[in-house]
Amino acid sequence: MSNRTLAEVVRQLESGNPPAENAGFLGADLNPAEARLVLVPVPWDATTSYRPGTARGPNAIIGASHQLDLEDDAFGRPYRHGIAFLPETPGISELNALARPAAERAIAAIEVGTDSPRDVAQVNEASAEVMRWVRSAARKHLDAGQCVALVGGDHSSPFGLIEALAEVERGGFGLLQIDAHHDFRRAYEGFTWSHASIAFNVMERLGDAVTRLVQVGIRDYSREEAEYLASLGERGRCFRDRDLFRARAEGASFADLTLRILEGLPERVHVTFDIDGLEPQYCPSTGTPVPGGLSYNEAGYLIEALVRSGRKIVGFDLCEVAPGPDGMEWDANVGARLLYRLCGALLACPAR
Ligand SMILES: [Mn+2]
Repeated sequence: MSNRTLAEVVRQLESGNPPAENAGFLGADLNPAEARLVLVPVPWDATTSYRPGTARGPNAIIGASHQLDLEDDAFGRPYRHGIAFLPETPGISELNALARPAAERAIAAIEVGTDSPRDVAQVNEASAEVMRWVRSAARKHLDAGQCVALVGGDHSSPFGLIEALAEVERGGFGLLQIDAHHDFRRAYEGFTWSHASIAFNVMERLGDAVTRLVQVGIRDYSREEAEYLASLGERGRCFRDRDLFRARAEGASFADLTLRILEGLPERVHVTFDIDGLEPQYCPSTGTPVPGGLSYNEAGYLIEALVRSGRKIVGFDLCEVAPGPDGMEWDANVGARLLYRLCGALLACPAR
């Protein structure tokens, strides 16, 4: 692990020299103890149902981040606050390597009309272990007075972080979810901790702390998920992609829609950003791409408006970024820029 101080890192980043190849996110390679914001990588995609690859997201994002110029036109110089990207924990990759084939066997069994309880149990146990690890890694840094964000992995990855925030944020907080999917599935394909169940698990298990859920960009869902949204009443609001498009087609401005989206959120907010909430042109390799979605600039505008509204971002996660099969780094390039923008947004909020 790096032991470079913040002053050394800032000097290097502002020297004009390109970062060394192994110099970590942004080339910053900062000692985590010196960081105001700690990024936790979760190379985990065991429950991805359509196509795997998001486990390689964190490393791909680090690689692509070296192309970024570090002046952020919305948030100035976020790196000066100290951003440390933790090294991957080998234990998660090892669990993923065991659980992924088990999940594939379980899904194959469902497809031929049988089931495979032993494989499902193995995936659920491995998932629970990942959730526990993420929770304890997050608590360690939150308890030290630092901010924590997470880089997935599939969209099951951030549960442990949101759970840790639920423990330390006494007054509760809201969840702003940007996603093509509700993620309200109950144990999708038998997996308790499925990527398609994150919002359901949060609202069912952490509902006292997570007082509001606001979803944006949703455009692919089941009847059960629509019913679950309705059952949340005031606790859950959804701005479906079609409704956002129609409102704009009929003359509403994106500024007005943004105000309506933010209206439903309390003062403190965790942002859970599934890259598939964006148009697939920005994330062609993600696990479950769906046509439609937010543009990169619309998402950026929404995040900036969240900060401008005076709300506090208590944490965030960015999930489902997957590098292309041909080694094309486009997905990771977008992911790295979005991650830096989210870091800037969190760091622009007053200290905790
Ligand atoms: Mn999702």
